[in-house]
Amino acid sequence: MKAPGLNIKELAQQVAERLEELALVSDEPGWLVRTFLSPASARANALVGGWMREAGLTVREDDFGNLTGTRQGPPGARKLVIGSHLDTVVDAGKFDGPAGVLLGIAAAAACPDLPFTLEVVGFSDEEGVRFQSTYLGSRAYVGKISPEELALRDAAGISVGELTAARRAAGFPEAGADLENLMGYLEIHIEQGPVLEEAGLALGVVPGIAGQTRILAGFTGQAGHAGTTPMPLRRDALAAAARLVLEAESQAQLHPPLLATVGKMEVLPGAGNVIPGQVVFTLDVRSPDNTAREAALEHLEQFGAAEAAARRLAWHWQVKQSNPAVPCDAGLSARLTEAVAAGQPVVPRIFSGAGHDAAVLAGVGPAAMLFVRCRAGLSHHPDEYASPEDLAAALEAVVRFVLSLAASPYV
Ligand code: HGY
Ligand code: MN
Ligand code: MN
Repeated sequence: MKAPGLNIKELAQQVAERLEELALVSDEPGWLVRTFLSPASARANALVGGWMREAGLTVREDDFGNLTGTRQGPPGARKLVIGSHLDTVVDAGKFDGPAGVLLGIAAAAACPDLPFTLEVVGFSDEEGVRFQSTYLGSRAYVGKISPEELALRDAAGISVGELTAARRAAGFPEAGADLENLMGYLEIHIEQGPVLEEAGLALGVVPGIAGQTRILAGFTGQAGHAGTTPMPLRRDALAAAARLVLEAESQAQLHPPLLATVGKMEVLPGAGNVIPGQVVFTLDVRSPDNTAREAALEHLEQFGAAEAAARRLAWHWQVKQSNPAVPCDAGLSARLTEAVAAGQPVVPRIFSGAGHDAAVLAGVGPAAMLFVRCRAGLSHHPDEYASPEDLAAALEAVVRFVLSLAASPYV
């Protein structure tokens, strides 16, 4: 079956323009940030929901803020879900997440007559900025939210459970997709790395997604006068944290492809002439190898405890979320590879160090991921960029993939 005479190039150009428009929807002036159930996320859902309607999709927003656009197939039909996330990191780029959602909408517009149900999803919380626990949106979508996740509280002390209960009271339907006839899930995402650009190629297919653990850690010592407290008598929380940061870095350097990052640190009381009495920081540890990741975490927890004992500090270590490495579905990925290869004979397989909602959907059905080249591999940065030509190449491959499933369903 050939796609109806819709101009892929024009649809991709429309995606590029819409990404620019969506990037203006932010919780803070001066940079792009949209967090879980924030006012900007509500405005983004309204804007993207309108584009879903223009593509002929029925739009729904649930109590977790997930936005779905659905074209129902015949009764009992299989379901293909194409999705990614609409939330962002702080000072984000325009493409991480939204590119996959808007390309999904464009694919729906390009394939109006399918023998199966097509659902495009904008997940509400892949980045985990507000509650430091990622995938809240997609985990609610697949019906796997835990009591611990509902109990998570943000900086203002509001819990996930309170927020979503208030939304249900306001009339938003409970999250939970009908996945009984799920044929598969496709996520289109910028690579967020340099491999495709190095290879001079637009698209790659993802065999798997790295495991990741996010820790909230800290040391508590004693604040004091910087000018009158002798060094041996100090209980300096920041000096201990500095040792931990460098130990995390050396663990990753010693055991590649392990990755370890301390991305956020709060130093209290935070005055230049006061010895830091308390430090709280995040630790993000990832690897395709679950054993290596767990061994590094065990080592770093013990290292922190020893550092705390040596400096007469208290040591805090809280696992905020932990997800094992996840393989993508080989069969569905092979179908996707065929679709890409029709336009790009060499199709790189690129393991994802970044987390994606596909890691959650892979737990309930076949999941495949398409990577799109991004300039200098840069992401989680305002200069993040994918060209309209590469967006068009992605859309063309996805339309071929969708039509191949229409011609012969994936079982
Ligand atoms: O951090 C990640 O891997 C993703 O961008 N949430
Ligand atoms: Mn991201
Ligand atoms: Mn992402």
